[in-house]
Amino acid sequence: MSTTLSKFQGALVGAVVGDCIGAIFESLWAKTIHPNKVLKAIENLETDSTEEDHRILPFTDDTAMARSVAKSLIINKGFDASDMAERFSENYFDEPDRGYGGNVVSVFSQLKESNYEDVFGPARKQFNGSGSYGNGGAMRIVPAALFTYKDNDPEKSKVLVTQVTSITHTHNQAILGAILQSYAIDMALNSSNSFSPDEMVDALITLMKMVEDEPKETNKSLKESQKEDNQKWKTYVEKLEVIKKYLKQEEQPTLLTVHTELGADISAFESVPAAVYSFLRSHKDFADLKDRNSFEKTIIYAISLGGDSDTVATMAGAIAGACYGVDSIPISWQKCCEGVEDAKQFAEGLYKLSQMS
Ligand code: 8NA
Ligand code: MG
Ligand code: MG
Ligand code: MG
Repeated sequence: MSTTLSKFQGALVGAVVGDCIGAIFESLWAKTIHPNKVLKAIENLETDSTEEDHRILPFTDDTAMARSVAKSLIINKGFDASDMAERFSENYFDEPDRGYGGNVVSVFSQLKESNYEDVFGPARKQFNGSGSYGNGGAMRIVPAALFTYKDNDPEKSKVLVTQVTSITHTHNQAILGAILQSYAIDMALNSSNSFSPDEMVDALITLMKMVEDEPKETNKSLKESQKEDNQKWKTYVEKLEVIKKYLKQEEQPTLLTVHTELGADISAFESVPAAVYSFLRSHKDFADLKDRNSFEKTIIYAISLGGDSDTVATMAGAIAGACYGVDSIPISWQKCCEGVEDAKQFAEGLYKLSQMS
């Protein structure tokens, strides 16, 4: 298999297993989860996978929406807003119990009512016109990152990510979070196993500085809204600076520190940086996880941060899978997560598109 195809499959399968395994812990809304507890659940899964009638962990909204993004991009060979909106909405009405966010479901209803003609209107109206700042845009963005990989152009990638996100999320915080997530995936696709976490965070800071400094058409700037909410960190760049500081430390911060400082909740601002850090952190030593590879460490660490664990783990898994390739994802995990085979097919479809001029 070509390295690029392995990385594409790694990204999509990594996202699926992060979602399915992370979802075991999502409902706890824990501040942090002891890594041994996460490890125990994973060991059970690994033992279970040897049984013929082993259990299958269902995917949640994160994967459901990523599947729609992948299918729509592949079938249309590009972005078709109405088609993608219809897939999001129809999927929700077919399977409403996948754990969707509390408010995004009203967007699906309005999209259906408008017969997918007013594609961006319903999202703009959310939360009295401020738009959702949830992580629902970032959690599903991996197929868009794969689609724009061949262009090697952050500007093009930003445009597609903004379009895909804006069907449901128009708050700058949600859009910028999805852009950061897609840039991280793109860098992982372009990196070898021996990448430098320090260099990667610097490169992300450079790219996000450019995007965050642009004047915004929609809503308020991130700085403004963060100021109003009295948030400690005002921009994604500031959070990336925190990550940079962590990576330079002799000893990495505690889970609680990371949960408190970077965040691990349903907002994009309080979850995408944690996913990026989980991936970068996987390069450092973990005293208790010596037998686990960097992909496995990323997932175990991301889930241990607690909070919105399926979504932090799906985003971290996408980045790690894009870096380390599909062979880094244990077969036993792949066997136990719903939608892995489909993810591989979507990766092939996106890979084929990337090979066309
Ligand atoms: P969303 O757009 O409905 O946003 C999620 C939540 O964030 C909303 O319900 C609000 O509480 C809050 N929120 C977002 N924007 C604003 C705003 N501008 N002002 C005030 N509050 C706001 O959903 P999403 O697609 O972003 O999904 C985010 C997360 O929710 C994902 O992790 C997803 O998995 C889901 N989730 C579902 C469950 C569940 O069990 N149903 C649990 C956790 C998370
Ligand atoms: Mg979910
Ligand atoms: Mg098109
Ligand atoms: Mg979630």
